[in-house]
Amino acid sequence: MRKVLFIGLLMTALIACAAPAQNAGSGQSEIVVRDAWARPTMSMHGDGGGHGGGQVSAAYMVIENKGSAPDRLISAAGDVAGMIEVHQTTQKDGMMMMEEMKDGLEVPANGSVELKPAGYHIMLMDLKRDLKPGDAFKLTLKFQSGKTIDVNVTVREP
Ligand SMILES: [Cu+2]
Repeated sequence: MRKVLFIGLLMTALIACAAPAQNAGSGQSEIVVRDAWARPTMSMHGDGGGHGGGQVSAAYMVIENKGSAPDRLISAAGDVAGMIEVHQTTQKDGMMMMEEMKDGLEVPANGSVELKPAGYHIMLMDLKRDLKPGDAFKLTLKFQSGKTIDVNVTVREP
């Protein structure tokens, strides 16, 4: 099976090379996600404003784009949390802050982006269950190209 698939890919590549005029500027992204993991549940302390804190976690992974067009991670969904957002961590006056990336996170063509502690992450808020090391859950990543990718996320200590 493997060999047949490989030959198929090679032929696709040859065909693409043979017709460069038609394909110019209309490449496609090809997304692969690996090393997906999430922190165990963290408790956010109440801010005194009545929000009362909540149970949160963050998911990290490497998103690779083997295609010839850039793509963007625009959102993620799953039943593990009530609210899921794509975040970036920033430093402000020596404080670690984080904010939602409203335009999504770019995954360059023929490149990759790493979501990691103190960097980009998928924020899981209002957790629906307690996440302990060894647990796993599913996230569905949505990309600007319209692609969706299901990712199995394993919980472990950072
Ligand atoms: Cu965050």
